[in-house]
Amino acid sequence: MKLYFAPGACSLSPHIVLREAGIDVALERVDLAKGEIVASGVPFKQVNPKGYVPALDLGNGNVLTEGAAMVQHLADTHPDAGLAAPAGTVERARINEWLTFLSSELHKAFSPLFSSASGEPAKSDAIAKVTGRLAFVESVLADGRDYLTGPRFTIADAYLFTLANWTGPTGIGLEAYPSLTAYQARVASRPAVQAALEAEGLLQAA
Ligand SMILES: N[C@@H](CCC(=O)N[C@@H](CS)C(=O)NCC(=O)O)C(=O)O
Repeated sequence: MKLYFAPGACSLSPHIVLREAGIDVALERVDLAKGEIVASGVPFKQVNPKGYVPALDLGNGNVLTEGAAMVQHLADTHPDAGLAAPAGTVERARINEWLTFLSSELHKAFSPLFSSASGEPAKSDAIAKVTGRLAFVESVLADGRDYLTGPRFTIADAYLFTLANWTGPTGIGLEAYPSLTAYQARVASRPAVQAALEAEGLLQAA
């Protein structure tokens, strides 16, 4: 498989899942500003017409886009890795509930904070949304669970970890969220997560 990524972007989530599942993956870095694959200079829209990472070439003629779809496919095709409950169970519905919340409510709430086109009040609105949603996550983790849905790491954790890392570059910080701070350290200590961070050149910054 080949993962098209940008360092520290939302593509880190499927990158972590690939490594957690022990899947061999080739990494292809994308320059989002130029819209090009770094190594070849090929326009990235030739791979993903939507123009954004992640894109995952499954190596069988299919290229998947949309991180939430990708991580579910990886978990479902590698059940021994135990990264998601089986489809049709309430436990799986909870994981899907988290993936949807993370994608539509948290991930996209961060977006104006990374755009040079955003001025005020868009940035303060975005900060209010992000901090409100992080407060919700904090309230869930505060019951002492190790991971989002309980004692086991799942695909939803790869996504939350990726998004919560963005509190650094946006200046939001994690100080107000002690359970989420401990959670980030717990996820970061996983060998697969360390390997993904190292491969993306993020270990010093993480
Ligand atoms: N709906 C997509 C969103 C992906 C996305 O927001 N990717 C960002 C990086 S985190 C990106 O590549 N942005 C550049 C662009 O939109 O041109 C998904 O969840 O996979």
